[in-house]
Amino acid sequence: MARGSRGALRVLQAEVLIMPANLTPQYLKAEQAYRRAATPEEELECLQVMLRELPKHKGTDKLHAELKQKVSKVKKELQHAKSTGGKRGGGLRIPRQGAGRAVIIGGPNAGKSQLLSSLTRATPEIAPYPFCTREPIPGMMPWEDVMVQLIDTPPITRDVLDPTTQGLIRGAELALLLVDLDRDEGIDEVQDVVNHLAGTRTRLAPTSYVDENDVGLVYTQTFLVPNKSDVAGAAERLALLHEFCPYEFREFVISALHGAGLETLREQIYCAMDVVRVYTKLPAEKQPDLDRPYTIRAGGTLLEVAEMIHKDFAAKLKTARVWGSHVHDGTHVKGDYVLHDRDVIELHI
Ligand SMILES: Nc1nc2c(ncn2[C@@H]2O[C@H](COP(=O)(O)OP(=O)(O)O)[C@@H](O)[C@H]2O)c(=O)[nH]1
Ligand SMILES: [Mg+2]
Repeated sequence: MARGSRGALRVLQAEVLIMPANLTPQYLKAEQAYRRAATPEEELECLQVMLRELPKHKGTDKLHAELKQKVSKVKKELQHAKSTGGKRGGGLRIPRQGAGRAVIIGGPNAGKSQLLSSLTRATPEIAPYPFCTREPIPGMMPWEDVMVQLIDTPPITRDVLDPTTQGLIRGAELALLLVDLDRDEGIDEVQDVVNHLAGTRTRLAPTSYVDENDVGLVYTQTFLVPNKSDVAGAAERLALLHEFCPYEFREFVISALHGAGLETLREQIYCAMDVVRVYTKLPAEKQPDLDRPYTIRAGGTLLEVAEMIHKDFAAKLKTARVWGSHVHDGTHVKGDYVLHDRDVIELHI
């Protein structure tokens, strides 16, 4: 199997399948989780739920077969990993880390690697020639007391889009679409990126969503990031960009090299992860552990955090107390309590 198609977020190849909206919420949830799976074990778990939940009729035959194939592939892979001492057979998998993932994409030389380098401690090669970056490179971007994972990728052009990059866009909370304001071609090149993806099952959009009537079609929230605002002619090219590409993406104009606009972008990247931070406190201690917050999707419950702390915690949870902006200090709550940013929780099992 080609290396590029084995990323963390392998794409379900339901390319020609159009399905009516009769997928169960469990199926859709498992499909989402499958795309974000960090390990083959997680993948297998998700695929098995999808198989179980897939309605069986003529229209789903193909997908059914595909899912079965994927299950047997992952199983083989797990077996192989066991026999070779844990090494996954070929291919690159970037584990998910931090509060969420934003993938940096764009045409050649737009400054993708420079942006990764400016926002994280990663040290990608930065060079004034195209296709310098050939593999995705992760880095962690700090924001207040949390981290967001950024991933630099090889360029996307009219002719080139590698499957790993596509898979990364699919499973990311956010895509940062860079525009090169240093060259007139920058405008054509960003259109090439958007158009190339529009011809696939992974598309860019102002907000993330999946098309429930068309299994496998995924839209990833995108920020338009015109870069190199420091160069001569940048303002004119930006005006042309707006004229010729009236995208609905939110826009952040930056100079990745000199830092203009970067702090606003950093904050908005974090906000786009749509998470809340939760701190834990041991019953015997006065102070919560403020060093390492857990992050959970906004709207998430106390039970979900309990699960993150330990698989058994959720089942064993008797009661919990919360300190935070929406409750009186130390309020007793149950597992279904919806958490708010900066809540401190104390779990009793
Ligand atoms: N003037 C200026 N040059 C930049 C900026 N960002 C990147 N560059 C330059 O653009 C070239 C390509 O950058 P790189 O990050 O390797 O682009 P990539 O191919 O998209 O990863 C390099 O020579 C960078 O120094 C910027 O904000 N301003
Ligand atoms: Mg690069």
